[in-house]
Amino acid sequence: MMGAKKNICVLGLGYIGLPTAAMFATHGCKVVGVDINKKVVDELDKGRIIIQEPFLDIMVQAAVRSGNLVADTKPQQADAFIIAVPTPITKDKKADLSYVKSATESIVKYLKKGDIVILESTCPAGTVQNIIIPELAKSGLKIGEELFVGHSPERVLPGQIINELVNNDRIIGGLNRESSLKIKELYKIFVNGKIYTTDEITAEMCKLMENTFRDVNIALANELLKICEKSGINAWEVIDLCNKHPRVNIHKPGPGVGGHCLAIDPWFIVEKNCDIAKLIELGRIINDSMPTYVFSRIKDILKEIKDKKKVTILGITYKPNIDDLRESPIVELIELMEESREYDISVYDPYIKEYKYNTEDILAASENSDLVLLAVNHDAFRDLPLNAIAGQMRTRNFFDTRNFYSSIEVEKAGFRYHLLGKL
Ligand code: SAJ
Repeated sequence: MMGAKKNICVLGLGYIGLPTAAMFATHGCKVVGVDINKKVVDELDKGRIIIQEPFLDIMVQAAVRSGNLVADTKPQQADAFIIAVPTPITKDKKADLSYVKSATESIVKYLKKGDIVILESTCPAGTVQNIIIPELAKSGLKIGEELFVGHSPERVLPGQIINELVNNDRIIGGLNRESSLKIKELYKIFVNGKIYTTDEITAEMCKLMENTFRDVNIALANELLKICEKSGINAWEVIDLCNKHPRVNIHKPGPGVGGHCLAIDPWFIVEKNCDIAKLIELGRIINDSMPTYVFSRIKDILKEIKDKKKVTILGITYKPNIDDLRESPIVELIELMEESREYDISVYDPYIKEYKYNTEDILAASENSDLVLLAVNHDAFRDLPLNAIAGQMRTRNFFDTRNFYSSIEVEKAGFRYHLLGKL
């Protein structure tokens, strides 16, 4: 086992790096969290964080107070370096590995014999070999013998990061067996799930494929939704009944796929395999088509109204019960509506404080509105004051994109109920 006072340097204090740093620190390691954003570093030094995630604030506070977690804008000597920086996507759907490269460059001068370097960021298969190794080789250390290197992708679900970081099974892909075993020992400090070891390129492909599996399955559900609407069938009922089969698990259709993972990672496979990865690419295209599809339904629902129409959008985050707007399909839908210039838009989302159309409460948002669009199924929307909302509206349309409300309930309040997935 590793000694309890391992020194760890975590590069990138975002949704993955910060919880990982805090986790090691609360398990007795000495951790330096590094971020190029000075605001993140200054806040962390005071025990504060700038992202929202259940229990993360408490954990970070405890880690900082114990003295085991400190922040800096520059790396320091350590026994293990964990790279958890962003890997954005370029306009032409290619991985931008510049942060991975510069983070790796930044640690080279601190490396010493026996150190471990782990890439956690999601990257195209081959990144450890092609980007990380050439940089690390500049240290003069023998890779695999004096410096142990690998990829250990995170698998945590935003909203449940702390629990999943500890309890999910984990894959570790080392450059050689020695690297895998050293990295495994490190994560065993806090991981309760099983740890499987493999080589680094297999681990890279696993990470991409896990999110691709989900994305392609959601695309299938979204395609089914369009087919059902064309044929007057209720897609939600079809899915519900199909899923009674012991080997069928159709995912949920909806207004699109957002977040920094599913909407991006499949492109990292397509980028390197465009001649083969046809299904994966098509899945992305189908999911990306959903905001436009939802917009066409909105236009249809409101086609009788000739002057400017007002639409009240409930929820704009990329999924329920989080405050994250990254790649949100609802934000994209709003942009489409803005472009057409035919709509006044109001938004109510209890998770988002600053957004251009946001209103403080739902009644203000629905004043003189022609359509309530239930875009995100936040738990907080479970008991909407439907009667009071209906009383505020100019035209009483309710469009449920998540099959969240029963038509009977909504119609009782005087609305016309429209469901995405049934025409
Ligand atoms: N969505 C659907 N239908 C579904 C499920 C999800 O439309 O049936 C949509 C959501 O509304 C959302 C998007 O997909 O817009 C992504 O949400 P998600 O909950 O599926 O996943 P993320 O992006 O929050 O987290 C994923 C997770 N991956 C898998 O479940 C395979 C998580 O475990 C990963 O760690 C994370 O990506 C990541 O960081 O890669």
